[in-house]
Amino acid sequence: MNHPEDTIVAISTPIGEGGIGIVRLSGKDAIPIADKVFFSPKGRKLRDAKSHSVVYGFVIDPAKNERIDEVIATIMKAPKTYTREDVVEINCHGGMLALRTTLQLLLREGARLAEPGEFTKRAFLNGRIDLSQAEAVIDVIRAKTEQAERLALRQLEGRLSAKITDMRDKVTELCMHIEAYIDFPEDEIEVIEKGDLLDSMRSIGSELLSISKRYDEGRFFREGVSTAIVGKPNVGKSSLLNSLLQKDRAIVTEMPGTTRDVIEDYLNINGLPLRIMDTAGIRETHDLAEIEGVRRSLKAIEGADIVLAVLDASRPFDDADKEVIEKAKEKRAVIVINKSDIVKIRDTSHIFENIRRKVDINMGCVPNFPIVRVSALKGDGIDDLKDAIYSLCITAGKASDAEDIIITNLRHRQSIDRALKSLKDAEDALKRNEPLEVVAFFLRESLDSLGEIIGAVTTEDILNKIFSEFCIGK
Ligand SMILES: Nc1nc2c(ncn2[C@@H]2O[C@H](COP(=O)(O)OP(=O)(O)OP(=O)(O)O)[C@@H](O)[C@H]2O)c(=O)[nH]1
Ligand SMILES: [Mg+2]
Repeated sequence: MNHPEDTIVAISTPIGEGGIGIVRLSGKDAIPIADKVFFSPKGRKLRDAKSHSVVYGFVIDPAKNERIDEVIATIMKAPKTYTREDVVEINCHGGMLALRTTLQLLLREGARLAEPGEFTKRAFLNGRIDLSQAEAVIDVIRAKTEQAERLALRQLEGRLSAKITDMRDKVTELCMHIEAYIDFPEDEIEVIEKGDLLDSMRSIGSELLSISKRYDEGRFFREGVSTAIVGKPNVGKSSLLNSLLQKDRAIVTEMPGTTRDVIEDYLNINGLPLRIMDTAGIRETHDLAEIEGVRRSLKAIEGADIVLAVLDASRPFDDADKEVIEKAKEKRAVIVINKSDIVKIRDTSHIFENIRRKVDINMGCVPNFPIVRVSALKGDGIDDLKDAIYSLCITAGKASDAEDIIITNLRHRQSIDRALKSLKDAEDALKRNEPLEVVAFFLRESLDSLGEIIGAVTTEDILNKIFSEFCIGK
């Protein structure tokens, strides 16, 4: 619950001995409450001090007229303060006893102990920062690497907020456009305009998708990229694993169905760690061990960050290949055309043609699959494949710096993905000529999901969860 009337207080520096310790008060009575326990040898009162000034004096226990600590008090009057309320910070000497006693006195004089994150929550509720910025405050405090701190600071500056606001404006515009048609049904949407609307939805969608993907990039470097090599039997998946690792890790034979279980190893591409898995060939089979192998392959695809979908250049593109690519479509994927040593380049054109004709690649989330020709046997094209994998995972540094929005917070990622899903639903509904109300409904839903990121749309639950992660005093 929020009690904006309360004046809150907390020790804002870490527990333990230090050079100084700070007790912070915020709220409409912050200055009068502080005055009750503050004594200036020159007889100065905090309420008379100018905003953003410092006053020297002592904390005293007014009941006993006893000096507790020698301090300086910083007076900051609303609205130019952290919380946008009146704020007093009392710098005590760093001992815990003096700090605790000062806190006790202020509580006795009418302040309430602040909840974790309550100062920052007030900054949010009073409109000084938005929710993503409030979260950035936690990230700045917790950052353990320079890179993490830099990203958090950018978010605190409001770069993410600006981007999200921009995306919301675009969706709102679309929404208004469509709602205008709902209000004036005689002006039916013309085919041309429908095309424009779909284009706008796709362009907003692809921008959101690229923001969402960037979330993975930090995680990739931290935790590694889980990579599944998949394909029908005998296309050379195990040979490809061996070639990438430059060792005989997996058994290779000319018999289809050689690999029955998932084989894992580690590979490093320019500092990017890969956990790479060779899987059983995907096909229909009655062999029990192979059925289990195929089940594990499908599970590996599901859990993978990226997929290497392997095709055999020396064999016709068939339904099994199509199924593999359909599965890979939901992921970041590279199509690897293997056995290039036995088939000339121009003879692989049928594969490209088949992929184009039989698989609706542009429908998937990944608009363009990179396609690489390799020979796992001879090692040709393996470096190109590594480059393709790296580019697939890491897009940072390619966009201009201003566009460099990296999200590090899972909550933001989830909201963006929900917004993306609703946008896709709106797009599908429009394509299927469903009533415009349905399209508008999905667009509104998308708008709400984006709003959650900056706190334009939020619930008490979300707020409590976010701010409870803070320490008391922040
Ligand atoms: N010429 C040529 N042969 C290859 C190449 N890659 C693999 N092969 C051969 O293709 C056959 C199958 O290779 P594997 O690596 O076992 O294929 P796989 O996809 O792992 O097969 P399963 O585990 O049975 O699904 C073997 O005889 C390999 O020597 C290549 O680049 N060129
Ligand atoms: Mg194999």
